[in-house]
Amino acid sequence: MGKFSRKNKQCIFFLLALYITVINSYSQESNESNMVMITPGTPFDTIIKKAAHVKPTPRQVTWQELEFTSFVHFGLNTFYDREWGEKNYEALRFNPSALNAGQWVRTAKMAGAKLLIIVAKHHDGFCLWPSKHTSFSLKNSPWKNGAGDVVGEVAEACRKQGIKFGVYLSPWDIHSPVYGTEEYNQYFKNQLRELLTNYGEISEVWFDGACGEGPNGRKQVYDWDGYFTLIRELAPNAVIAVMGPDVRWVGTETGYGRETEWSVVPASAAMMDDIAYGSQQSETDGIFIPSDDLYKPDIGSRDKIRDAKGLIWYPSEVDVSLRPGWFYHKKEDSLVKSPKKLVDIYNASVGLNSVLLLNFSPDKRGLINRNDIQNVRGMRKILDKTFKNNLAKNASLRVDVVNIAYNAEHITDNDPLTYWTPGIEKTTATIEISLSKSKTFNRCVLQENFRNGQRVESFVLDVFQNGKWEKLTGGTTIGYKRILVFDDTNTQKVRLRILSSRDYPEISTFGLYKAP
Ligand code: FUL
Repeated sequence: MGKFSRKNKQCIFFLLALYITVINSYSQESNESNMVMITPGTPFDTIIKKAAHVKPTPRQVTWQELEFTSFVHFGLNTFYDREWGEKNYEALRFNPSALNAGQWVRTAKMAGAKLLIIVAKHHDGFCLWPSKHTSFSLKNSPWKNGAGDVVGEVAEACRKQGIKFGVYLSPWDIHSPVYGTEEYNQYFKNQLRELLTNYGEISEVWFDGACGEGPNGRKQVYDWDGYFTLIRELAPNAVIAVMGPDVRWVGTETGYGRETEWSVVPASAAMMDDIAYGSQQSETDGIFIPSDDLYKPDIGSRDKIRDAKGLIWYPSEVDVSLRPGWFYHKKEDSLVKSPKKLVDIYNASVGLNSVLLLNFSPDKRGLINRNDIQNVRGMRKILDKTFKNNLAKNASLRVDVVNIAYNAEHITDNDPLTYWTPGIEKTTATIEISLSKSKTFNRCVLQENFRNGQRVESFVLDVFQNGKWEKLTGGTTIGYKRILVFDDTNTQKVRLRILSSRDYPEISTFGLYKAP
């Protein structure tokens, strides 16, 4: 940071006061809501500015900061060796010999997951808790003579081991005789009420868009409003994911997010019918490859929001299974994703402005297989080693516009609540990072102060080598987090250039790391 004369200081304080007033007025405007309406005829610049100030709700902030979450798919499919289900499934088949929910939670936690979502009811309709509203549950299985409760055991293990807990309840229900009628909505809400009242704090409710009824099948008109109202009443801190207003399915099950990932998208992205249309509609052996309709390369850039009627904060979640399928199949024991692949997925989900949702598939014993544990442990080791030491810590920083209230040091202070910004009206910025000596690194981590919105549209990372600046890499969006992956690079000086931003950028983190 440079030194200032008294006159300069007065001037800066005046600008600062002005700046804070403006920032506060934005904050008040969008603290109320994570959306903004666009009236017809709004000039394009105004639309872009509005987009820059759409902010996440507190529950979306909490969820985003989890970064890494987990799923457990276990149920009758595990015993029938299938992925979806059949009408003629029998509860009698459910009989794990050594179920240990503590092991599931331990494994997920060891992998790095901060939340675990149990599939309480998959499409087959079988309930992993003793629901009062159907006989098709583990009440009528031989496991623990019908007195067991998988949801309860998992909830308790999560609490004991200190991670958050969520539930997946499949809207599509192959088994329910009332599916396709209004009565089903009541049945579904009764089940939701059981799950949201008997198992402590629920942090995520996951509704799947999949439906395999086919053209001649039953068609359910879901009471989404009724479901959401009930969830807000009983679990006010829970995000509602996929078929819901808080969290958007990235649109693929490969584990790889978008290079350009905007958390602010046209409000139409949350239309339930469209999400369902893009979701899986028939059983597959491995992962579901969606139509391009849903997995578009970009859904929030300038062109995509130009004609939007409204803009919403609707962040992306990347769900992926450790194995080809979601449920356990012995034949897939050798096909568990490798540590290297999992690290790649981590970089391409958490590192691309998304939350990772990694699935575990306990086997017929009710245990996660050794191979799966080994591979996630391998992944964890690599990630821990990589992100242990920020090589840019204590670097000296030089910015093109000095802002004493939000100074550059904030980007390396390891505090996500502080940030550097060049100040109002500035949509480009440069920051030079000089390390104490030449260092070798191959990852760069960037974060925007996403609490105030997502703004950066284009950036470049340069390195100073052989007496001149050279472009190393770059990208479009940053958002909550961007992890840049490149080959080993040795230098003492790097430079981040923000080439375009929807309004003044607010950068909270800059890190350089060396992956083994
Ligand atoms: C899909 C489902 O059909 C899969 O079985 C799995 O539950 C996955 C998470 O969502 O749409």
